[in-house]
Amino acid sequence: MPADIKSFCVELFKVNAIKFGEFKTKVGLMTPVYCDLRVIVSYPKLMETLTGLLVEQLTRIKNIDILCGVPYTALPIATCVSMSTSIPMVMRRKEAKDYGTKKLIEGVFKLGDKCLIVEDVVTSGSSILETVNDLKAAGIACENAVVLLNREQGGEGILKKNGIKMHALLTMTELIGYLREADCIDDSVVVKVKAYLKEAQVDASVLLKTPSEDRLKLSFASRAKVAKNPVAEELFRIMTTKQTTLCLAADLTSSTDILNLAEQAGPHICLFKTHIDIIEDFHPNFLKPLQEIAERHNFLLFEDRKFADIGKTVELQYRKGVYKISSWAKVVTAHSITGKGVLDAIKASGEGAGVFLLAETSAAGSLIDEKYTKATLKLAEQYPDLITGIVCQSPLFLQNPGLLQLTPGVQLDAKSDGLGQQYNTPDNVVRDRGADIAVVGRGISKAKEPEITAEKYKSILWDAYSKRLQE
Ligand code: 6AU
Repeated sequence: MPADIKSFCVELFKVNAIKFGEFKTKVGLMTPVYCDLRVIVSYPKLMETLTGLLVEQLTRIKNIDILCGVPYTALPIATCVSMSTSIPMVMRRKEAKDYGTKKLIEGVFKLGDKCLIVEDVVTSGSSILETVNDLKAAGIACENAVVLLNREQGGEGILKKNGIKMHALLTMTELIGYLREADCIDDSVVVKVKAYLKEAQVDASVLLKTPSEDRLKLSFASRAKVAKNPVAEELFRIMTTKQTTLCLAADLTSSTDILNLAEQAGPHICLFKTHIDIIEDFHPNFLKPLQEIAERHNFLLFEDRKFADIGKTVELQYRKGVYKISSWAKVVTAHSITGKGVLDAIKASGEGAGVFLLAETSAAGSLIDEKYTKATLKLAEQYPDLITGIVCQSPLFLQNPGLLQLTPGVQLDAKSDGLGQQYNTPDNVVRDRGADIAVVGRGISKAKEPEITAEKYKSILWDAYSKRLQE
């Protein structure tokens, strides 16, 4: 058996399923070793070896009625194990539960069936726990998980605390030992990886909570740790540091007025939202002082372009023309009406960019219906590293704490504007409608004293968020 696993490790290295260098993890930290078993589907012989190794491991576990692979990498692996052992399999859907009414567990099972979880790599154990949560909710018992690689970063302990025994074929220490023996890596890599493993132990308190907890009850600081889009992560941090959830809509037509407003409201906002094409005296030089103010006051620039064309046109609108939006806006808005092309275009052009996808609007008489809203959320799910959040008027998603809900149509003094805009109060949008960030435009820009008014909105919004956490 050890000979088998050694040559299997070398093969994994050869097909780049194990890589050494400098890589960014899901949560934005750097790691010297990266394991991506997704490629294994392209190597049937390797899949066969892995199946054999897992099946051998599995013979030591008693009372297995069904198998379930953790989506997505382990799905084909579980399928092979199921075929080879004749143990039936179920499948867990990865889509967030509140996005639709579909069944979460596909396949045939009985209440109380004992399910063995199949996974490729365990770091924190959180992916296994998400799957276990859904299986348990369907009445399936889970006590064991068979995995290929234990990265030794705390996952085994976290799983144990949650009643799951992990049976790993390999530890990271064994893996690098085998690869060193086979001369795939040198001593310096071994030292680096070992030092990393010591340092990069997972913060269990955050990970244990997030899979099952509703975002409305989690602090922005803890949500920063699970955000998949870098702009969302940065925003959560700014919101926490500055204690503000206020996005200012600077819908003014003069560059000087916009710069003055940014300077005055800067200390109180996390986002400064522009409609760059309404500026009458626009010159690219205007962007430099705006960026300087944003940096000084620690807020992000947000162009509300509402991209909606075919991908190629969006690419040009995003990168080219007078405005060169991708060069200065950290985050933009997009409609979902034309589907994936818009998001593919932005993703390809803007490194580390963010998108707020519009799923509902504050406009009276909008043609958006429930079906469109649901389809928008589904589209967002397909771009976790690009989507910063959802523009909407109600708490459409609860179980994805890394995403932000951005809600416009907020004012203290007006109910509407005579042109279809509908307003709610800051407290109402945060506590009843699920807003994480509230967009306020004319409520501040038309006020006699925009700076004092911005501070007032900021503090009402923050109070509402603090109350929401405690309710
Ligand atoms: O507070 P207001 O009404 O002065 O400004 C609201 C801002 C405007 C709108 O273009 C924008 O929010 N907006 C959006 C966004 C942000 O995409 C969507 C929506 O449904 N309603 C809405 O007003 O700049």
